[in-house]
Amino acid sequence: MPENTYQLYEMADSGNCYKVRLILNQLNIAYERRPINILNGESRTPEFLELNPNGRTPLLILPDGTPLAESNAILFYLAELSASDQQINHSANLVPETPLARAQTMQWLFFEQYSHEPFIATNRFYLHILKDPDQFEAQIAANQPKGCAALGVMENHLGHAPFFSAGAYGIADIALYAYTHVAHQGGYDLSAYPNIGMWMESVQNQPHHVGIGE
Ligand SMILES: N[C@@H](CCC(=O)N[C@@H](CS)C(=O)NCC(=O)O)C(=O)O
Repeated sequence: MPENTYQLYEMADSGNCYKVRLILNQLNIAYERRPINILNGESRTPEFLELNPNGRTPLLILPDGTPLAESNAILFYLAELSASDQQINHSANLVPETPLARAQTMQWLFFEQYSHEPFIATNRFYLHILKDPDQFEAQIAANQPKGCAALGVMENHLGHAPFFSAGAYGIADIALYAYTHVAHQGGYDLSAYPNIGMWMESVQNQPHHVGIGE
């Protein structure tokens, strides 16, 4: 692997990191994986904090050495790049073109970070990664209705639209799929959300889809 390639600092089981692997694969961009174990402090070492002062993964190092953090910002950057860089699979077209459609895509990216991920990903972290339901019982119970509310908003939207990125598959779908498809690992019963079930199948059927464990 040449040195001037993309490097992804990541924890494999993290949905935020999976978002980046999924888009890199769909755009056919080569990259090198740099595993970070957040459970033993590797995201808070002085070396890592120099790259991302916020101490979190995913962190993508661009071929020119620029570090880029925040999963949804990385999705946006790569999708934008794919529209202009001939070497990248630009047929994927993962961000829409009109100002309103782009803003609607951003609307779902912000929704994912403020109303979805803090409740669904966090409960999954307690139950599936830390495997400690007892210690986090109160937080899990407090998060549960808020996570269900977010799933309800998605279910309603999917009653009249096939995707979240302004009518076509794109980065808002990648962002929301990452933690929705593993929500059961956080104690959420997805059988109550049939539209979400059908949407997840459509996401899985997109070209060059990869699973979280691949
Ligand atoms: N808003 C951030 C959240 C990133 C995040 O919370 N990353 C977790 C893994 S899912 C992490 O690396 N935590 C390590 C730490 O807090 O030290 C994003 O979307 O990238």
